[in-house]
Amino acid sequence: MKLIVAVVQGEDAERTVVALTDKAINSTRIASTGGFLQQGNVTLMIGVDDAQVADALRIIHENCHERSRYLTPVPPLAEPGEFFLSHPVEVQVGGATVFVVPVDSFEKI
Ligand code: 2BA
Repeated sequence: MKLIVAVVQGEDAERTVVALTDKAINSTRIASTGGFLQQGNVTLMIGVDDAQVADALRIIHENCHERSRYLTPVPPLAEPGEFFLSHPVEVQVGGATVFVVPVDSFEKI
């Protein structure tokens, strides 16, 4: 068995979960925040048999898309008379950041 941990964008989360559920793949959706952009994203926890890993990764791939986000740099402390124009910086995010982790034991108690 494997645990797939997938960090996806909020816009992609619902249809990814629906597509997984359609294939009888269970998932848990957790609200999360990216360390770099400090913006909300969604972490999906997906426990699957080894035989389902490829299906789950394909579904994530089909439903999670790359998008541009903008990061506005924080201005440095200015000396009197100085000014700083901060321009948003474009960052490409996604489709998804995926970890596939072996599961030692799985129990429902
Ligand atoms: P964030 O940390 O908010 O990162 C958003 C996007 O910013 C990243 O997209 C990447 O394109 C860019 N980025 C991140 N760190 C950067 C840096 N030091 N310099 C320049 N650009 C940087 P993705 O790579 O698609 O990552 C999307 C989200 O996936 C991340 O949001 C984070 O929540 C998660 N993630 C990515 N790599 C991870 C890792 N190694 N471990 C845990 N979570 C990770």
